[in-house]
Amino acid sequence: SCAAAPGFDAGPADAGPPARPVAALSPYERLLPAPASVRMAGAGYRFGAATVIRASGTSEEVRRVGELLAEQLRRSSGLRLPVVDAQTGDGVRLRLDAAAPGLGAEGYRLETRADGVTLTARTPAGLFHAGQTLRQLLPVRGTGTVPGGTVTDAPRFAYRGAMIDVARHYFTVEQVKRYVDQLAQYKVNTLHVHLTDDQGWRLESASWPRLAEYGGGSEVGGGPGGHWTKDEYRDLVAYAGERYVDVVPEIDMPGHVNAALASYAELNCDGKARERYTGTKVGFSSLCVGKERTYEFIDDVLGELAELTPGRYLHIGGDEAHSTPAADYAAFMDRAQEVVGRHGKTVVAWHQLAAARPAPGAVLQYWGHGGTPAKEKEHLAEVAGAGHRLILSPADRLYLDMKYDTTTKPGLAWAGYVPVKRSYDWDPGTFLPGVPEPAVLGVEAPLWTETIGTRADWDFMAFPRMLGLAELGWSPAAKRDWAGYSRRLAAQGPRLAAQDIAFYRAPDVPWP
Ligand code: TNX
Repeated sequence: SCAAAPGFDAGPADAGPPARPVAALSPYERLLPAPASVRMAGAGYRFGAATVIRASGTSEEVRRVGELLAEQLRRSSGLRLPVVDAQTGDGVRLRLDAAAPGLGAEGYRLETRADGVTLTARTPAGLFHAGQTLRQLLPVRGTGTVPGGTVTDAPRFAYRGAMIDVARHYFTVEQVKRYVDQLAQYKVNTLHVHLTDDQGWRLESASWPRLAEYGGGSEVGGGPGGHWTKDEYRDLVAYAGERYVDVVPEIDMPGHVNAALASYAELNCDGKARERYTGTKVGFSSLCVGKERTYEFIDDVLGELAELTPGRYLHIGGDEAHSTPAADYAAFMDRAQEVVGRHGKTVVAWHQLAAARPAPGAVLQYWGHGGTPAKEKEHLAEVAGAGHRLILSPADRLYLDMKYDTTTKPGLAWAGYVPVKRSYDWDPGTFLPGVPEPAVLGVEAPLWTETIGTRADWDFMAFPRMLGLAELGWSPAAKRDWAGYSRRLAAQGPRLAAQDIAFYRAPDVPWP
């Protein structure tokens, strides 16, 4: 087969006709996301009892990347895989090379020969991604030989994100960490956490303690809800950070705030606290735009959040503010954006911000769909023309809470059904008229949880569509191809199963 021919570029786009059985794909052809380039050549490296991970003694961080990779490989292979400092000798070698050409901030090179596998990157993040590629080149269980060859790889988009809504249904930090591990192995680098909504406020606040204590005690359907302490949140951020996943926290405003209005009477225009809410309607709550106390509130809350956030972004929502008049909305968003800037962060907001006055540098997250009015899309082209960058989360492509088809039990269908193919088969670089690829910061798949309250339903809705998001965000445009992708995805099935992910066995994918 061509995959075995030395020196032949066996990248996934060249993997042969769609009929080729998944079981016949070489490990390089199974890689997901598809790497920018693969050259198969020479003898491979056999992992065995003597294999060591060589992480440079010069960088603590590289050592940590090596330790984490060793831990992951130990779990699947059962090998000892000690992490050692020495750079010369057989085994897996992690090398930082600030001058390595063409790799950018997250790219890497992975070279396999008979004496070992060398991972090279300009940054520890690049080495981490290289390690995730190496995991996929080894068997799901047990040990094996990585075939000889070189992968040279770098992402298409800087922002490759997933969002989890912990407000409609409460989920523990432990469960979200599990998602971080699942995402990071496919090179997703951002976790957007929707922390607040009408149904619950999920993060402890020192200045407004009732938000979490009272406003956290509800969720859709009347369950007990819950909230994270600051320490738990810090722990999540650190855990994600070690896997090169940035956390983008969202406090949604000026709408989606019933939990806050229930916790503090003074936040309401009429001075009366609202009832807690456990339904699924949207667009009925608003902060009191004319009250100065409102701005002290967002300053306190966003200030505390900025302090907990090492990443550059704070997400301030701004969607579905149907109970806030347009002029009030614009005035409010002016002040909210100023607060974020003053706390040293960059604004992200849902694309409704385009109808107000996006602050310089603000990033807009598009969540429209086929039925979104052309006017609204034109606004986005204008905003992109003015220098704002967009994150694309089209609801009829990337909303993980949309049902796959009529038979899907959890989920919604307001943006239509989103089968696995539909979710992958579009090009973020040309998707919005008048929004050229450089204006696209990246892609994100949100998981809203009005109908999702269990780990099983979360797994089922997110997987396998999440892998499509990962490939859209990472792989070069020229490698985007459903026939090839569906086979790469099929080849990941046993990996997902081994990780106990209850994924949807979509009928349009040739699972082995
Ligand atoms: C729209 S997307 C919303 C959310 C819902 C979601 C359900 C967006 C910015 N707002 O409030 O949870 O649809 O699919």
